[in-house]
Amino acid sequence: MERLKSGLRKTGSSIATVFTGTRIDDALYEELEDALLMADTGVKATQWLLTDLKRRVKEAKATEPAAVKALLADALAALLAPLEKPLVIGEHQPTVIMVAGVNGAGKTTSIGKLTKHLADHGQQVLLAAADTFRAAAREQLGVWATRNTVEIVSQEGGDPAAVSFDAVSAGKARGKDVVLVDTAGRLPTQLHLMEELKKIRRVVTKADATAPHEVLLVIDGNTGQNALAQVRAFDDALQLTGLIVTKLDGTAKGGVLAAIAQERPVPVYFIGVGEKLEDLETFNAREFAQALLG
Ligand SMILES: Nc1nc2c(ncn2[C@@H]2O[C@H](COP(=O)(O)OP(=O)(O)OP(=O)(O)O)[C@@H](O)[C@H]2O)c(=O)[nH]1
Ligand SMILES: [Mg+2]
Repeated sequence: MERLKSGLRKTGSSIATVFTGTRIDDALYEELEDALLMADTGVKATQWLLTDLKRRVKEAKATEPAAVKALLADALAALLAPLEKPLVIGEHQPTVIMVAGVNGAGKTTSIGKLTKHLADHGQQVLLAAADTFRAAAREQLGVWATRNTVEIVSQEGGDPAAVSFDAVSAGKARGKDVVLVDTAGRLPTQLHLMEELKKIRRVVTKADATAPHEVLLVIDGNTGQNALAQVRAFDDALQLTGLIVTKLDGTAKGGVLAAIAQERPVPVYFIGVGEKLEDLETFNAREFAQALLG
């Protein structure tokens, strides 16, 4: 919570200054509109929030800007609420989780952190190095496997779909609770690479007819409005079940989650707030709203 707060501090202070005046007038709402747009909230979600806020202000008969700020926190928390949903493990053995995203979003790091989170909850995890694109990528996942003392299925120069198939089969045979599949970074515009992801998904289903049980998109919190485009494109290609939003400890503005909630509400299972094993938090709409407003 502290790391999230300090990460979003800049956004928080620029939104907070909107409410330092003494009157609730058009100027206040205009400043707020600017501040929300600057925070990556996007036009649609910003308009939605302003309309909802004005209704709340009227209903509460608020007279002080400070009261408007509190009502904005309520409006934002309500908008973000549908994104708050826990990742459920245990309905399948193993639960197969495929992880995708653009280059450098934080997929491999998030898998490392998620492995610890799951192990802390008593789950046996198996990692699948389906980022076969670079040798370094396999090694990087191997480091996280060692740190967490979990097994990894990896194959030099292998086909990503074949590695995924092997990992799911191994997960079943070895009685694992969770199989986490790491994939290579790619842009949604690289159509052949998006096809490769779809193939991984299909082949995983061949190894286990009910899998994948979760398809997660990792997005870098610093990506701004492009994050929404990524959610749309990967969701269209893969039918996402959840998101992990990383790097919220840095210079991310955070408002893009409001845009995602408004336009493509895929649940945010976790947020990344640092590079270490323990820097993964579950998403709480109310806390996030409060951190965003400073
Ligand atoms: N500050 C911070 N850095 C992060 C976070 N998550 C990931 N990173 C850093 O982001 C960089 C990229 O992370 P990776 O996990 O390698 O990203 P990736 O999506 O697997 O990258 P590719 O496999 O190359 O597409 C690394 O330097 C990570 O340490 C986070 O929550 N906070
Ligand atoms: Mg990676």
